[in-house]
Amino acid sequence: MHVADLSKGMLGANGIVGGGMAIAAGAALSAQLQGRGQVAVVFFGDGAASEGVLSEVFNIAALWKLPLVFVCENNLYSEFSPSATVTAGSLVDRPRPYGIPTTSIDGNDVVAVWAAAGEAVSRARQGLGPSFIEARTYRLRGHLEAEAGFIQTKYRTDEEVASWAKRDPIPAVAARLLAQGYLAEDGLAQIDSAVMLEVAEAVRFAEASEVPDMSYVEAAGFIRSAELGSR
Ligand SMILES: Cc1ncc(C[n+]2csc(CCOP(=O)(O)OP(=O)(O)O)c2C)c(N)n1
Ligand SMILES: [Mg+2]
Repeated sequence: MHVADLSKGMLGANGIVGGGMAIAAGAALSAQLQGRGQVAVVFFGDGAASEGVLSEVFNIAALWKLPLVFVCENNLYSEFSPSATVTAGSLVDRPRPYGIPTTSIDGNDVVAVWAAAGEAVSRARQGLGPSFIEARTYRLRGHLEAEAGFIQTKYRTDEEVASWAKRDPIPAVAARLLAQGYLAEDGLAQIDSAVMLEVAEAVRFAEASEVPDMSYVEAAGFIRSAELGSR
């Protein structure tokens, strides 16, 4: 949540669960009208999949064959509520009545994600409309970093977290690259240190930067007040 980079076509995560779905449909319509082969992708959780707006977006995206890919990251929890207590039926079945092709994949398998995404994007580019991907995954950290300080009851077991930790996608892809001979140990170590350096530099930059004041929000131009006035 709370990140955006319009220069990269990233229109903004937002604090309203499910808030991105209709924004993505708008982006997909814009891509379709401009005919530049762009495809909109919306990422949301298993909890967000029960927001009513998703049905509306399924309907219009299927009807207008919008170039839109739905990626539902099913991590088995909505905040601290297990899916079984808040989600009826199977998520991957929900888009079917709209005629939207759906697939459920191991979201911790980078190659499976790449393949499913490739298929969905290519369908969208051919004018065949939206696709739905359920990526089964897990979050190894809390919903909030501070949750242990205020949640009295445990909402998942240590065994469950430990079993998913073994399926962490990053070591898994590293092991695969090694096993298949695409990388040797030193190549992997080089990637690790380059990433650590990049992160350290980002932290240094953030800490050395001035705290922006409110006028910066307008200057950054997400929505300029002058534009708002003219709409
Ligand atoms: C409309 C709305 N309702 C409730 C919340 C509070 N809230 C924030 S995250 C969250 C859970 C979302 O669960 P899920 O969609 O599964 O996403 P995850 O965090 O598991 O990826 C809730 C209920 C919110 N931000 N917006
Ligand atoms: Mg979730």
